[in-house]
Amino acid sequence: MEKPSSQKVENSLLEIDFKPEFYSLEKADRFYHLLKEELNWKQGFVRLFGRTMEEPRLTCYYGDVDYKYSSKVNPAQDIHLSSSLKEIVKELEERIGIKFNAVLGNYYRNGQDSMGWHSDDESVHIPGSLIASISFGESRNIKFRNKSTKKLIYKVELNSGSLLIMKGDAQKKTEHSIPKQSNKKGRINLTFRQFSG
Ligand SMILES: O=C(O)CCC(=O)C(=O)O
Repeated sequence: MEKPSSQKVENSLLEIDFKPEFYSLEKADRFYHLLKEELNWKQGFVRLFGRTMEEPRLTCYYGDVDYKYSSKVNPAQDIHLSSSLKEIVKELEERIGIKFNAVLGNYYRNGQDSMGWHSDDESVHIPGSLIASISFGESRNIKFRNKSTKKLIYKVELNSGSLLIMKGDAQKKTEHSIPKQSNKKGRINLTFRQFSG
């Protein structure tokens, strides 16, 4: 059966546009390899229950302003330093008609890498701005839950080349996570954001 060209979720908690074929598989695969080589991937650390632990993934940040989260500061770094990132942000801006000045990258080396429940609600985000998330490489599930009741409300498989746009009150009213999954190879996700500063 053919995949629908886009899926929309719009309710009192969550507003999402999902385009599974934003990039062809061939193009997404080419970008996966380039991004893995070109971006400045780093091992981050988190404090959990009084212990410092490695984050279960590698990350990188490029943007006009410093980005602070979980008591860490990611210094400003030009998005155009990487030619593939430059090409992706240019095409994304042209196709959806929105400008971005920051991108956070996550590299999940295998299915044991993950991201816990969180909202992208730091004050550096321009109020009401949307977040555009593009995935490359192995497919992984993203889950959304109600921030107050913790009830699961939506789950979708983020395939290579897909674009997920989170908007409206999504970050105020919901949390999302990338759970561990067995037998998975590498995946890169880029979330394009509009930061003030
Ligand atoms: O890997 C993903 O698809 C999600 C990334 C994410 O939640 C984030 O960067 O805040």
